[in-house]
Amino acid sequence: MIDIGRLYSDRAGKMRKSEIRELLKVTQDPEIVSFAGGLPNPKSFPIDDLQDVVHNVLKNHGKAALQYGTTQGLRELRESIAKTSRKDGMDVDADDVIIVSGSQQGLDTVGKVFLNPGDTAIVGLPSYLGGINAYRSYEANLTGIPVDEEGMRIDILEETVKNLLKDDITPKFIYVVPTFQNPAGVVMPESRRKKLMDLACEHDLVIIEDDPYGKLRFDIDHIKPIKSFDDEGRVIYMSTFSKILAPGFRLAWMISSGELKRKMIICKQALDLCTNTFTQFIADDLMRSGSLDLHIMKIREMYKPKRDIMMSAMKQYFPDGYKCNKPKGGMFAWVTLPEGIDTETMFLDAIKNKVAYVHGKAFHVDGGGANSMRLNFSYSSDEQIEEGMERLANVIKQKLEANKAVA
Ligand code: PMP
Ligand code: G9A
Repeated sequence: MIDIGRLYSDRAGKMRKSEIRELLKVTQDPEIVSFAGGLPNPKSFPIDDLQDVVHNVLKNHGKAALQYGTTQGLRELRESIAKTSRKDGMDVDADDVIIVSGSQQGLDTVGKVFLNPGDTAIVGLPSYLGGINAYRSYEANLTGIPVDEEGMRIDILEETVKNLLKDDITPKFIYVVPTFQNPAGVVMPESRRKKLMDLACEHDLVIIEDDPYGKLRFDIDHIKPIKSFDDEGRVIYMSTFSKILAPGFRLAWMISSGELKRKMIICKQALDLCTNTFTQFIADDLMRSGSLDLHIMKIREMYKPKRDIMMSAMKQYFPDGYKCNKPKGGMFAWVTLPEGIDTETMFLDAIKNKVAYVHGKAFHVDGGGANSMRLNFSYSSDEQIEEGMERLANVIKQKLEANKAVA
């Protein structure tokens, strides 16, 4: 039998499977209420509208839509994205946009372009698992900076950056999800965004701003992206159609400029040559007709009550001693349970009780977060959320009782 492992690169040896992706298999059981994966609600998919759009794209652009496209992406779609980005406060031209096959590809591209084995990159504690795994696959050392109710703590970041530089370590980039963070659900206010930008300028650093959830806001005004304060081209901004349209499209975009943009395009050429041309035409049609904006409003209207049901069920069923701030948008609530509860081991009990979540440690590069968990509120039906929260509360209560008995 072939011993394939001995032939692997060091890089492949260090790749880890995504806990979220693994959970997707477990949660295929229709009896399980899943608060685990960051999945949009399938009822939000605009299937009827898409029938017409798909028909029109095939009729009007069939030959181009089924052909290879340029690596950077469809010019018209890049124009549409640049236009909405300008509305959001960023000074963006179609030339600055690269269409990618999901922002996960963007994260991987960032890793490929910036990271040598042993390099240091900075992420939040907690931070998006897909980002952590992408950077780890390039054998990076990830330094975690605590995240509070206002996102990454800039005071601790500053101290950490200074200490790294003192030790001759240049952090290659700072990875942030500033709006409705995955997993913590928090929003970084404008003042902190500006401080982060100032810090990056002062120490000549790059910021990766990952923003899949910015448009899914329920009770907060639009906050300008960090990229909008970037005069020096040191922020790579990315967003995706996954949460505002359909993740099956595998369509997202990155915004950067100059030499860096060119490097990322070359990098993408080796990954997949070009992004799905067909879905690019569809997305462009939806953006130009204004349907996408209307659709985003519908998603907000669908998710806000789900957030509310989850929060009030938490209040009603959860035992005292937990902490959870009401997220003002996005798809996730972050719960901290009393010390002594390990949400990773509790997960097996949760599955037995037909409810799933993602345990907090999965999002911590420092091994922390044992008593925390991420709950997704977008995917389940309103009734399932109510039912699932009651099940989860019982699991937590049993765990607390069991811990008491041991103490
Ligand atoms: N970044 C963050 C913060 C995410 O939450 C996700 C999806 N959960 C992604 C990137 C990847 O999204 P995409 O479907 O565009 O690859
Ligand atoms: O299905 C995925 O892997 C994307 C979702 C990410 C998440 O749950 O944060």
